[in-house]
Order: sequence, then C-alpha cells, then structure tokens
Amino acid sequence: MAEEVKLLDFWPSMFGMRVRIALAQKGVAYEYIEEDLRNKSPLLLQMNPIHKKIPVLIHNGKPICESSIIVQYIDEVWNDKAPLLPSHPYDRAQARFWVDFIDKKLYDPTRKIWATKGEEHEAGKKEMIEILKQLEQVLGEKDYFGGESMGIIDIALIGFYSWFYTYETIGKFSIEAECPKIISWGKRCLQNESVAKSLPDSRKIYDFVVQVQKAMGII
Ligand SMILES: N[C@@H](CCC(=O)N[C@@H](CS)C(=O)NCC(=O)O)C(=O)O
Repeated sequence: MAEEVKLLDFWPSMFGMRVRIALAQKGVAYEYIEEDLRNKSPLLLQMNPIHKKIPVLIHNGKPICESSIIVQYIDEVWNDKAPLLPSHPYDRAQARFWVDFIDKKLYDPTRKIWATKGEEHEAGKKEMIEILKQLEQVLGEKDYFGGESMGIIDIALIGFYSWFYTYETIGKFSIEAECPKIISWGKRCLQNESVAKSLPDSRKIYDFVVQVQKAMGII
C-alpha cells in the first residue's frame, strides 16, 4: 500500500520543525498542510481533539499528536535508515529523559522573553540560559547530542535555535556569550540538509514575533 503521510503544521513552530526534520532525515515524502491557528481547520480539530494543537502527523488517515511522540513514531515506522534513538535501552531512556527535560523546561522561559516585560522578561532570559548551560553539559565534547550524528535530542532542541535571533534581539543579550557550545552545535546542525530545509529564516521568525507582540499590546 502506498503510504499517505500528511503534516498539519505552522511554519514558525519549533515543535512542527521537529517533525519536518525527522521526516526529512528518513526521506519520507509527505503533504505539508499549513494551519491558521487563529482559525483552526476542521481537520485539525478532528485529528487532535484533545489539545487542538499542531503538529499532527496523519499516517494513512490516522493521527499522531505531540511532537516528541511523533518523532519516535517516525523512527519506529521508517526504521530502515537514519536511526533517531540510540539502540541500547539505557541510552534510549537517557535520550527520552533529555527530550522530556527540553519539553518541560525550555518553552516557558523562552516565551517569557518575547511575551512579557520587566521582571518576568528578565527572569525568562536567566532561566533559558540556565537550561541551555545544563544542556551544554549533556552535549560535552560531542558533535551532536546523538554523538556523531543527529538524534532525537538534537531534533528536539534545534527548533529553539532558529528562535535565538528573536530572543537575543528582543532581550538585547548574547546567547553565544553565555553558551558558546550550544551556538557551535546549532551551526553544525544547520549544515545538515534535513535541518537547513526544515528551519525558517530566523529574521522571518523575528518579524512574525514582532507582529504578535503588537497584537498582544506588548509593543
Ligand atoms: N507539546 C506540544 C506543543 C505543540 C504546540 O504548542 N503547538 C502550538 C504551536 S507552536 C499550537 O498548536 N498552538 C495552538 C493553540 O495553543 O491553540 C508538542 O510538542 O507537539
């Protein structure tokens, strides 16, 4: 049976980027469907009735939701090339731990940077740097979190890297000054075609966020 793969996505989403990269790594052809999150499509509401969020992967008519679960699903279904999780159960558990850490810890501080002002904004910057420093420890001297090639932790984090320009410009600070290893890692990831073609231009993200800030009355 021919595979039918569709992705409900929204271009600036770091969560959607994860799925785009995983599909590209595996060489899976798919239909990209852009969602308007202010006016969600009946398909999105039908496919993700619980969270009503993108990304949603629709594989042969069946939905899979939550980006890190989708990436693991992709790794299991298209298991003939480019493994995204390590093969040993302990290493797999560790990889899942750090993906969960990124999922639980990173988004809120980064959102505070562009969506709040004053003390909360400053706290967002500090918290984000603390988390990135912890991740630098995990990276150590490796090229990628996955070792010699990109794995699921790299895929979980790299979408945030495409927002760094926005955080730095709005927050008037340098992430590189605090976390140089993460910046070198991000540049390395971008040399992979699957990442380069899945991440939007950082300045386009910034322009988008400025529009959102205006709509929210922050600027
Ligand atoms: N934990 C989810 C987060 C997905 C998420 O936050 N998606 C946002 C876009 S970046 C969304 O669809 N928001 C719509 C809404 O909250 O109504 C995942 O990893 O897939």
